[in-house]
Amino acid sequence: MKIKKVKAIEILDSRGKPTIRTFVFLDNNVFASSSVPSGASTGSHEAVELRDNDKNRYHGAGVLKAVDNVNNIIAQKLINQNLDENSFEKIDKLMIELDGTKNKSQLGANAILSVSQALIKVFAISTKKPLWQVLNEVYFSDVTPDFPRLMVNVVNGGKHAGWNFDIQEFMISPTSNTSTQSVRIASEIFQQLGKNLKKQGLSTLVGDEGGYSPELTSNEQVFEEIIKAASDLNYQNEKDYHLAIDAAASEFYQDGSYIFKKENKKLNNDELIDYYKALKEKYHIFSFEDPFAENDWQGFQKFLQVLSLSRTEPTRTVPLIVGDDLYTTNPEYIEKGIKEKATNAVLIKPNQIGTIYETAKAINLAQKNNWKIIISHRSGETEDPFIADLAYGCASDFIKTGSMSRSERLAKYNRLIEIENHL
Ligand code: 2PG
Ligand code: MG
Repeated sequence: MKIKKVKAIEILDSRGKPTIRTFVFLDNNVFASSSVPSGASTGSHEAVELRDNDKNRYHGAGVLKAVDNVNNIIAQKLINQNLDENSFEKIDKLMIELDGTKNKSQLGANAILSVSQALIKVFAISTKKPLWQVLNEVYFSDVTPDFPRLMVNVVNGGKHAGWNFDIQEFMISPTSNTSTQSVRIASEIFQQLGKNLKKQGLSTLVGDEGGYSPELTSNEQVFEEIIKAASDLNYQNEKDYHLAIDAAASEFYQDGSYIFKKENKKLNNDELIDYYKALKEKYHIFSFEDPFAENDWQGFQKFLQVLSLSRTEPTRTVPLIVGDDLYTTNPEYIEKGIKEKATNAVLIKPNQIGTIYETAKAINLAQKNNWKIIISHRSGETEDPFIADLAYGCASDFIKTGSMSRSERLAKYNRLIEIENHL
């Protein structure tokens, strides 16, 4: 089969901001499209999301340059190329070369990734295989596809919800490995939390990732409410679900201190470690994502050391310390993190690096070093469920894709349910 046509268009993401969708057509008349998401709390080392900066369109956020780069520059190189299992790495490398910069600022990571994803999708349709299977065969043949556990962001804070809380994400992770069961537990707790908040006269409006963001007075109170909602339904912390956070600490780091505005606290590194430790002991937090700012490697290292030492019972494992902004899905930074023992887990977001080939490289590297993998959405999403197939195909340990509301989040959970039902 040969590539006949590549066509990108400007569409809107879940925040109503422009993003890119690319269609790839083959000479056998099969076609597929894929679109890319967009972050708000971005790491400074992320590959460049090319925007037009034309103030007359979409407040400068248009992506017509990226669309143009696909339609004119990338398409020219791809038309009439053969497409088989060996093409994906080759074409991704070709696009990296064509871009010629370290951070994909020439063509745009958004442009390149939309093509990278659409190519695998169209090949999957054409060969009548599910997307996860093609991803597994091409990039993850060392592992057997398997279902990720869910990390469900039921309360939104930070940049995703007008800074109602300093911590960006309060998540529950059902312990079940079955997606249908996990979705049910997470949804029931989410609904119960809504009922409980309403009863107290608190808002149940949702933030960017579909979690509530009520006027509670502290981070601790959020955990109390979540645990209460779960126990109202007889779900038990650590047995039926775990609690997790994404602090997104780069966002509240200022001149060497961590500022919790809501709680009127200014903490140094050691004080922040103590704060997290106290949360962990009281609420049994089992995963801390970006607990320190992206350049505070020492903070991460020290935290991991402290948590490893304070493991008391043999059954209680060391919590996950997850690098997101710290690594930006970049194998070079992940390598550094492994060497320096900065974390024991990594968040994987394809648009932080810009191709599926490099995303797979990051995943393989982390898996080889026994790190836990969390495949993740962005706060600005589309209805494309690509990451659900990626998570299953690479047998990632977790998937983080928002709350149990908003269709751009549920598209991924629903896709996992489809996969579970062999559809
Ligand atoms: C994060 C993500 C997704 P954003 O920080 O992990 O939840 O947020 O896409 O805004 O970077
Ligand atoms: Mg994060």
